[in-house]
Amino acid sequence: MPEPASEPQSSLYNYARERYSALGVDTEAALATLAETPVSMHCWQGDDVGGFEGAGDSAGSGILATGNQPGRATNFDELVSDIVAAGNLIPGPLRLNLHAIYATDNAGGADRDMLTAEHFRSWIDWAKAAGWGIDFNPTCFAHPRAADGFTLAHRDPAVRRFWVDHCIAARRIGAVIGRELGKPVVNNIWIPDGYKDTPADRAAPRARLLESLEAVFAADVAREWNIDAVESKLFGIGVESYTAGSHEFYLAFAAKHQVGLCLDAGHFHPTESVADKISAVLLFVPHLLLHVSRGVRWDSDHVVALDDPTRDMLAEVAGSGALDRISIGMDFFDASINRIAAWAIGARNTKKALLQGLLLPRKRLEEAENTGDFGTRLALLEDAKGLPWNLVWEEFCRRQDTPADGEWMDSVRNYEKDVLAKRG
Ligand code: RNT
Ligand code: ZN
Repeated sequence: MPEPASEPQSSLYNYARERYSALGVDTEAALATLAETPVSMHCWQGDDVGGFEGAGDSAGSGILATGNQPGRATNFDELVSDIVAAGNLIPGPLRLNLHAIYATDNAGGADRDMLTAEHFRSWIDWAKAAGWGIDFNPTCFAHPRAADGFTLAHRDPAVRRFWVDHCIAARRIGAVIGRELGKPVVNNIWIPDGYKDTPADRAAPRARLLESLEAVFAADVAREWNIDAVESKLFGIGVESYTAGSHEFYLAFAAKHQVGLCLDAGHFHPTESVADKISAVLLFVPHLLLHVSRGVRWDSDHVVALDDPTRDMLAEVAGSGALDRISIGMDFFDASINRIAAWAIGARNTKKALLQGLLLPRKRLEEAENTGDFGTRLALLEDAKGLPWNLVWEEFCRRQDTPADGEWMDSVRNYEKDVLAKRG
């Protein structure tokens, strides 16, 4: 007797579709939303947040990539090649998240306060051809004027002015890129400002930060093409005792000035739920940016895992009814493993978490909740964990022409052998 033909993908998917449909979940709708929701891929995983300025050293700014995996990208061609290699292993739409230290066309050596979109021409042209959107970040670290750990909250008005001008330049760059690509740029301000040890005065740096930010946002920049966000942090490595831009500071600032808020999954107390913040802040801020990341002890930037905090966070996004006001970006930097693998693992997990959220039997759950049937609510939530979401994920990978789980790592190994291993 001949061996029975192996099950075609689509019949496994059909099985999953029926299982979900019995719970009132439309897998096709989930797949459609997943296919329309981009994840912003942070360029800085490719070179350990090095940038192209040459002097790049983010030490002292509370962030640090550790590890010595060979093959770090050192220029535009290498970084773009790595981004494409990783992008090919990630199903569905991506955006590219750039930092100001990645200016490509700056032979004149313009300082950061003088940067314009033309200094990023190579990226813009690449993104246009690739069909990717771009996001942007002023880089308020790894610079002589940030050497003492303060930027927008610096006590010297001349130093503050420099960083205000840099942030304004970044917003203008965002608007130009957004208009040119026909896709708005999310522009995120994060600063390292803070102290390693107990400050005498917690108020003054915050007052200065407020004044600086008000100057940054007073500059007239097309909101249609540049969406501003501000990112808080609890503490950083070497900045353990005080961060001027705390959560309360930025939440209040974003609500008052109606700019976006960035919630980085690694920037809160370990038992705090970022998932729980989403529905609250969406009532008060116009836009929410997520930095999907993973805190491990004192590091906030491990590669995203498919863990409960990530699943809970993306489930809140999936059920928010506000996908048009939420941007999903990744933020981690691990130099101890293959950097392409890091991107692929993190992005695939982010998208899996979103898919799981989209596949929750939401109608049934709400019905149970609204009738006070909390036993059914818990049963549904727990049973949902065992539903065949992975078959829907495999179907997504198939439709997007992207390798399935267990199949994509070969391509990383080949790239490591053929490209990364040959770099100086
Ligand atoms: C730092 C912030 C910030 C940076 C990037 C490089 O703690 O998370 O988002 O990681 O801007
Ligand atoms: Zn972040």
